[in-house]
Amino acid sequence: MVEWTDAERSAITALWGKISIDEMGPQALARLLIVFPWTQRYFASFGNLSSPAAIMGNPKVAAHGKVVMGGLDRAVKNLDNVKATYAQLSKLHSEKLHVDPDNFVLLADCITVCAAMKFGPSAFTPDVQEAWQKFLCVVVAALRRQYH
Ligand code: HNI
Repeated sequence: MVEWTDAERSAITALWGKISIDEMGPQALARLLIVFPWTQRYFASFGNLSSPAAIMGNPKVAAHGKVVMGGLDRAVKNLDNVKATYAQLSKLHSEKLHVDPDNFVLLADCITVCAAMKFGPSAFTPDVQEAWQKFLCVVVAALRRQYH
């Protein structure tokens, strides 16, 4: 089980408190689809993904970005129990959506890039980044857990 220091817990919750799901969710998912275009295959029903501009202006991408980012709220609120918290979500991605779990890391990195851009070096310090990336590693591990 993962151990968190008090400093990590407060860095994660403080950063999460400053993140707007509605702003960063769409940005992070759009970035994933642009930078790693093979991830578009899971979103065939989302309509026009033919260019970066189309992806960034696509309302379905924006809406789903908010859903995915909103999913992180449950992890932040259950830091000591992320695996159990995400058991159903992991099953859904594995058994129903058939998402290649390597893509979780890519999205996690896109979220980190968006946070770094938004908050800049004075707020997104190396210490905050360390705690945040550890958090996202735990999220990714929990999402991978039900794969077999
Ligand atoms: Ni993901 C649905 C959370 C990564 C493809 N995803 C969800 C839902 C949540 C969610 C919450 C809604 C579930 C429900 O309806 O019950 N996804 C997360 C989280 C991460 C993640 C927290 C990682 C940080 N998902 C990914 C990645 C992909 C992905 C990397 C593909 C590249 N997710 C999907 C797809 C759906 C989905 C596809 C269903 C979309 C739909 O509504 O049709």
